[in-house]
Amino acid sequence: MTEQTFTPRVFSGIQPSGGLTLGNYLGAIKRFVDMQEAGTHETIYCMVDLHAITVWQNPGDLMRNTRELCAGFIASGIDPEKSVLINQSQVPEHAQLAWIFNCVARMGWMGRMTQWKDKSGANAEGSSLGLFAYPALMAADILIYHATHVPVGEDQKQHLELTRDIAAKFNHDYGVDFFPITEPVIEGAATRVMNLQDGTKKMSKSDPSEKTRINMTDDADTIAKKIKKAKTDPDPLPDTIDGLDGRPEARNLVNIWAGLTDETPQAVVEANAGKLFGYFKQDLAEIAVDKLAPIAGEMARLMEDQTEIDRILGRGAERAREIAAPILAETYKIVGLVKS
Ligand code: AQP
Repeated sequence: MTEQTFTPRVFSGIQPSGGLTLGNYLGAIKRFVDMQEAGTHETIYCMVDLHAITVWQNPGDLMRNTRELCAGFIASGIDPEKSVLINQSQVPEHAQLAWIFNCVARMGWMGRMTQWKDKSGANAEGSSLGLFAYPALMAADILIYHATHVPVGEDQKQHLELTRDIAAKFNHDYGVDFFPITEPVIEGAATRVMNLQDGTKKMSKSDPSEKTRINMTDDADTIAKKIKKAKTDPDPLPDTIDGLDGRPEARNLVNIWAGLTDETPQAVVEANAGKLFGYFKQDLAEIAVDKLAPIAGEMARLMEDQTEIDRILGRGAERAREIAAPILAETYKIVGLVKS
C-alpha cells in the first residue's frame, strides 16, 4: 500500500447554539483567521447547525444564530473568498459520512467522552442519540474534506483524538490509506477561557447567566461592566505566572489579556506586577472594548443584509461540495455500497 499525501487543509466549526463568546473568539476564530492569512493551507470554516440540534434549539433562534455566527466569522476577519464558509446542513455529505462513522466508532469510545458526560449529566437516558454520537459527526465534518489540521480550543482535544481513532480504524478495517490522521492545532494564550464568575468552569455560550461570559455582540458598556464585575481575589498581580497557581479567576483574566494582545501571560504579569485587580480590570476592559466593539459593530451591519449572508453560505456550500462529493463517492466504493 503506497502512502497517500494529503493537500494541507484546515477545517473547523462552531455551533450556532447561542451567541458567540469571547471563548469562541480567542480559542477558535482568532486562530481561524491566522491560518487563513498564513496561506499555507486551504481553509474551510463551518457553522455546525446539525451539532447544535443535539440539544433542543428553538427553530427561529437557530436560523438567526446561524446567520449571526456567519456575520461573526466575517466581522472577525474570515474572508469568504479566501476561505470556504459553510453551514453544515447545506452540505449533506457531512451527515452521509457520519452514518458510516457511526458504524465504525464503538459505543465504549463515545461513552468515555467528557463532553457527553458533562452535557448528559444525570440524564443520559433522556439525552438524544445525536448528543451521544456527536463525535462521529465531528469526525465526518473534518474527514469529508480530508482535512489535515483542525484549530480548536482545549475542550475539543478529546474529540479530535477520537477523530484520529475513527480514521485509523476505517483505514485498518478496509485495508486502505484513505483518511488522514488529522493534527489538532491548540495554540495561543487563551485556549481555555473560563467563566467570569467561576474560574474552574469554561466560558460557554449556553450558560444561563449572562455575567459569566462576554458575548461578541455586547456593546462597549456591557463589556466593561462584565469585566469590572468579574470575580477575582484580593491579592495583587504577581511578577511571575507561577504566582497565579491556585488563583483560577486571576489566571483567567491574565490569559484573556494575553489572548487579546497576542502577548504571553508571563509578559502580562511582568508588566502589571503588584497592581491590584481593580486597576488591572479597568485596563483590561479598555483593551477588550478596543478589540471587540468594532467586531460587534461590523456584525450588526452585516446582519442588516441577511440575503447577502444567505448568498455567501449558498456559494460556500457549492464550493465545499466540490471537495466533499468525490471523497464521499470514494468512501462508498471502499465500503462496498457502490460498485468500485
Ligand atoms: N471557553 C472557551 N475557551 C476557548 N475555546 C473555546 N471554545 C468554546 N468555548 C471555549 C472553542 O470554540 C469552538 C467552537 O465551540 P462550539 O461552539 O462548537 O462548542 P463548545 O465548545 O461546546 O462551546 P460552548 O460555547 O460551550 O457552546 P455550548 O454552550 O453550546 O456547548 C471550539 O473550537 C471550542 O474549542
